[in-house]
Amino acid sequence: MSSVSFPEYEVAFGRPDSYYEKYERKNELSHATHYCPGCGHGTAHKMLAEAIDGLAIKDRTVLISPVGCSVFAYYYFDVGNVQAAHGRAPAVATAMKRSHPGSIVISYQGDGDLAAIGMAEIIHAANRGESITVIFINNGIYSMTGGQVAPTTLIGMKSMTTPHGRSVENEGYPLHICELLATLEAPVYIERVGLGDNKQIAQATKAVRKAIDNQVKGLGFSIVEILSPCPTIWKMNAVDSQHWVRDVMEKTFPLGVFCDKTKEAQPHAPHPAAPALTELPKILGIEDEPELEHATKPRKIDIDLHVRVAGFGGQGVLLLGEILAQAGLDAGLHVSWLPSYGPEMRSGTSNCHVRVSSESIDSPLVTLPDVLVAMNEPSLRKFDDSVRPGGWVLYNGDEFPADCYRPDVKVLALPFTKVAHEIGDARAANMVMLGALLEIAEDLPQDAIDQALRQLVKTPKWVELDTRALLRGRELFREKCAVEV
Ligand SMILES: Cc1ncc(C[n+]2csc(CCOP(=O)(O)OP(=O)(O)O)c2C)c(N)n1
Ligand code: SF4
Repeated sequence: MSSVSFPEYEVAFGRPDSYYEKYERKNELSHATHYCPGCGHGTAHKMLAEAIDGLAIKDRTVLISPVGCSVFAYYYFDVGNVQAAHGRAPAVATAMKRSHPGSIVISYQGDGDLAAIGMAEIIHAANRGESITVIFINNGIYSMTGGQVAPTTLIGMKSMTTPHGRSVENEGYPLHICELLATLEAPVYIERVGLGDNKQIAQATKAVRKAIDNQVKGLGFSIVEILSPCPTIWKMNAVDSQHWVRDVMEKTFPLGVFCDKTKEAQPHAPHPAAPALTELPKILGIEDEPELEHATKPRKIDIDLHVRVAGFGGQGVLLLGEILAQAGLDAGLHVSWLPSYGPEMRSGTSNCHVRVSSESIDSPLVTLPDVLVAMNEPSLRKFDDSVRPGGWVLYNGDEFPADCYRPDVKVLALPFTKVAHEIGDARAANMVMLGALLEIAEDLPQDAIDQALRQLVKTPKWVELDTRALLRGRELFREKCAVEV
């Protein structure tokens, strides 16, 4: 702890070394966290930082921050940081600890995160006896999202989703995580503490340190539940909310130690190290590349294609992308296909990102497409700006909207739906557009496309129609764009 003291006033303050000196998130908050005054997260952070300092483990600590009000914990702790998806912190912590057994891994989670969406993760991590430390902040509510009921909300407590108070009939009883986990054999240490007054805070400080020290000693799974004030969502001032922890919350969630095998537990042997990636094919029995049905595999293809396909749900946007990706896969290339669609089952918008490459793919996101396949005008308007200079837009429409024109991008605008209708079914417009796209991605072998089509479309009638549609798309591209290519 670096500190400054004023002996004449007998006041000292300081910053644990495991906090950053300056927080980078916002200039105006470079020396303050984003937590509300009186928030228990701030107090819990401080005891965590002091424990890390005290145990001299800053350089090997990895903090897994959750989704919830503490989502920005990584801006404050000068340790290794990973931000996990909602509820998944124990799974991430497990992977981290197993792959880096020498690290000290701390999963920091709220009650929504741990006891609702992440309930399975915490139970299984505890049951496996993972050598991790879990700091569980129970403020009885989903705070970050404005105060919905949590599994730990007290009976009668009002929330946005229980405006008349939590009732046993509707929401069941508050979940007692420590008591539940204490039924398992594997955990080494389980304690519930509170931030209700200074005495409680002193005990909480000890518990947090002990839970981390257990991991330093290699003893196994430890969890500390901290009853923690949330003045903002509870609609109380900082002092009242602290008292509420002690006078009200504690009645439902009694403080105490629910399991402590610290003295008798033996240090765990670390989990066997994960095999090197290069060994995986042998372990999985897939050393030899499977024989591909088509003949073109041996040809070395040099390609790095980024495609965005967009349109209404029902236009075959995702299938177009899937066929492209499957064909790439069948041709022995690296591929990714990332669909994105709205919640509507019909008539919503949908789009997908497709990458086909001779090299490994770093990210499946296509932010600067080489080719945008826009199956309707809203999609064109949405993604036109993103096309890489020198790239292509294939647009399904009679006329390309003048205000979407970009001098640095090539365009083929045709009424692809009408074309598809003329050859047998308007629904094959996606395949006519795919045909045009394949003329741009000329390195993709036609037999890989044919194979992908058979594999994904299946119905012979549609395979036949789609094959004609693809061919028509290729012809149209050659007719209209021969000069530009
Ligand atoms: C998969 C997923 N579902 C839902 C959300 C919305 N969400 C964000 S924070 C949160 C609840 C957080 O509550 P809690 O874990 O109690 O933390 P607190 O904010 O109280 O500290 C939810 C439901 C999300 N971000 N991700
Ligand atoms: S809303 Fe509650 S939990 Fe979130 S920062 Fe404010 S006081 Fe803390």
